[in-house]
Amino acid sequence: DIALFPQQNEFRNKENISGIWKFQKDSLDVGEAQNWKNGLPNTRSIAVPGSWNDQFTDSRDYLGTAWYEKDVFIPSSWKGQKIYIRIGSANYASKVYLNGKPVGAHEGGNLPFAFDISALINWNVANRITIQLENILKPTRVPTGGGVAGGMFNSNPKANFDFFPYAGLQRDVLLYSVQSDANIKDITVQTGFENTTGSVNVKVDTEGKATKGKVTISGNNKVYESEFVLNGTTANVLVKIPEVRLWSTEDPFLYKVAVSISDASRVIDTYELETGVRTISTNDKQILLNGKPVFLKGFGKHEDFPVFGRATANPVIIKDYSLLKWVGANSYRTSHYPYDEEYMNMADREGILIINEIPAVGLYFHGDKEELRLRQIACKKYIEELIARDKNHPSVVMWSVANEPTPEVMNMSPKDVKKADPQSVILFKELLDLVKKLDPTRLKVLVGVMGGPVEWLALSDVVCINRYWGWYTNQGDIKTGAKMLSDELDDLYSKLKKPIVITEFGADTFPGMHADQAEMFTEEYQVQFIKAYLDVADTKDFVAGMHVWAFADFKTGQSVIRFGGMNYKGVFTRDRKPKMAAHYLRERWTKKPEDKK
Ligand code: E9O
Repeated sequence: DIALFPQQNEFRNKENISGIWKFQKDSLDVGEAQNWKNGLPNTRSIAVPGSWNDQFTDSRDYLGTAWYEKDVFIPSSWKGQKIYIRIGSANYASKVYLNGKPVGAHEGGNLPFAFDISALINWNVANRITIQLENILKPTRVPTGGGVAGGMFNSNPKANFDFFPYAGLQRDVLLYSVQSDANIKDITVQTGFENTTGSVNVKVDTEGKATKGKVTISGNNKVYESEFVLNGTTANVLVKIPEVRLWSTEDPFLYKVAVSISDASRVIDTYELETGVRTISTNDKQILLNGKPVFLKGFGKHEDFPVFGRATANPVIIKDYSLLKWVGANSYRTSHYPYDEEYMNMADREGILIINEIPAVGLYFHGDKEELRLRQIACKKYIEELIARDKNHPSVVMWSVANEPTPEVMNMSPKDVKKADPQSVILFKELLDLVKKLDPTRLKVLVGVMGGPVEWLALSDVVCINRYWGWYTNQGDIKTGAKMLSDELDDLYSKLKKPIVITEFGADTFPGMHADQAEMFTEEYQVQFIKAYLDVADTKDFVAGMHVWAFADFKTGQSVIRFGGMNYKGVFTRDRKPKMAAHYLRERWTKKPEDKK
C-alpha cells in the first residue's frame, strides 16, 4: 500500500510524526523475547528523519537491530476513517507495532511503505508506535554486502558498494487517513501530444462504493473537465489539451490534475497532483524530449550530508537544486537508490531530468545460487515499489535497474572483456521487461562499469557506462585515458548503434590541493580529467549525455582508497562548496549555450 503520497484535504488527513523519538540499540537481539514492543526499557533520544550512525559518538558502524518508539495522539475527528502509518524509508528490514500489536513488516531501504492501523487504535489516549529495524549487510540483500561481496571499495563495513551504509528511519514517518466507505487508491497519469494537442490519460483506481467521478485538468489559464463512470473500481479518462504547453527543461510547465469520486448523492474523495505533458524517446544517436534532442548534462548524486547521514534534509535538497541550476546541469541520476519524494517534486518544478535507480549496485552472479535468487526477487520488488511511487513525475525519464553489475572476473582492458554469464543476461532481461510492463512510457537502462560485458549494455534503451580510464587505470595519465575512452566509444557505438551516456567519470580531489602540473588528487587534475572526457564526448554525435561522478563528496566505508572515509570525486565538497571543477563546469555548461555539451 504505497501508491499515492498522503495529502491533506476536505476528505483526507495527514500528520507528520517525525521529530525526536526514543531509541535503543539491541545488539544482543533480546528485544523481541523481552517484549520491547510494549515499551523500550532504556532509551535515548534520536532525530527522525536521521541516520543513527552519526548522531551518537558510539554507533557509527552499528548496523544491527535497533528500536524506535513514539507516543502519538490520534485526533478523534479521524474516527471512522481508514488510518495508515507510512514510513518514508527504513534501512533495511523493519517490523512495526502499534500498542504492542504487530501491524506489518517490510524489507528494503529507500522506499516508502504503509500499513492500515485503524483496528488497533486507542481513542482519547496516546498510542505507542514501535519500530524495530536492522541494516545488516547480507549477500541475499540489495544492495549487497558480506559473503563474497566487498573488498577494496569498502573493507569495513564489508559491502559491494562504496557509499556508507547509513541505517535508520531516514525519511518522514506520517500518519494519514482516507474515507473508509470509498477512496481513491491510485492515479496513473500518462501524457503525450500530437502537433499542438496534448493528451493526458488518467487511470483512476478506487476502493469502496463510489460509482462515478470527475477529472479536472487546469493550467495555462484553461480548465478541462471530464466526467467518468467507474467500471468496477477503475476508470480510464483521456483528456485532450489543445494548444498544449509542453513540459521541458527550459519550461517545466505543470498542469494540475484533480480527481474526485462520488456515489449517487455526493463527492466522497478528492486527490490532486501535478503533471507535465511530455514524451521521452530515442533514435539511434540521441535522447529525444518531446521529439527534440536533449543532451544530458549533470551528475551522479547521493543523499549524504554531515550529521544527517542519508536522511532527508530539506535545506540540502533546495540547495542542491540551486547548485544544479548554477552549474548549468539539466539532469542527474539517483545513484544508487531512490531519493526522497521531495527530490522528485523539485525536479518536476525545476525541469531537471532524472535517471531513477533501484538500489541494485554491484550485483554479481557467481557464488551461492540461492543467495542470487533472493537478490533477484529483491530487485523485482524494488522495481515495482519504485515505479508505483514515482510513475507520475514528468522529470523521471529513465528507470535504471542496476549500477555496475560485476562479472566474475573483472578485466580492466576495454579490448578484452569477457562474455557475460548467460544467467545474468536472463536476469537483466527479466528486470527490464518488468519495467516495460509496468511503465511502457519511459526509457529503461542498466549502468555498466569498465570490465562489464557488452551483452549487458545491449539490453539498455540508452547505453549507460561508468568510465575511469586515467583514474583507476592509467593512473595520472589523462591523455592515454582520454584516448582509451575515445576508442572504446567508437567501438561500442559500432556494435550497439544506440545513444551512449557516460553516467560516471571523475577523479578524487582533495579540496584545496593544487599543483602547477596536474597531479592526481589536485583540483587541477579533476578539471583536466573532466575537460578531457567532455572534449572526447564533443567529437561523437552518438554521445547523448555526460554525468560527472559525483555531484558532492560523500561518506564511504573505510578502505585504503577512501582517505578519511570519503569519496572525494565531488565537484562540490560535502558541505556544498564549489571546487575548481564546479567553476569549470559552470563556465562550460552555462556560458556557451551554443555548445550542447
Ligand atoms: C560506483 C560509484 O558508486 N562507481 C565507482 C565509484 C568510485 O568512485 C563509486 O563511488 O569508486 C567507480 C568504479 C570503477 C571501477 C574500477 C575498478 C578498479 C579497481 C581498483
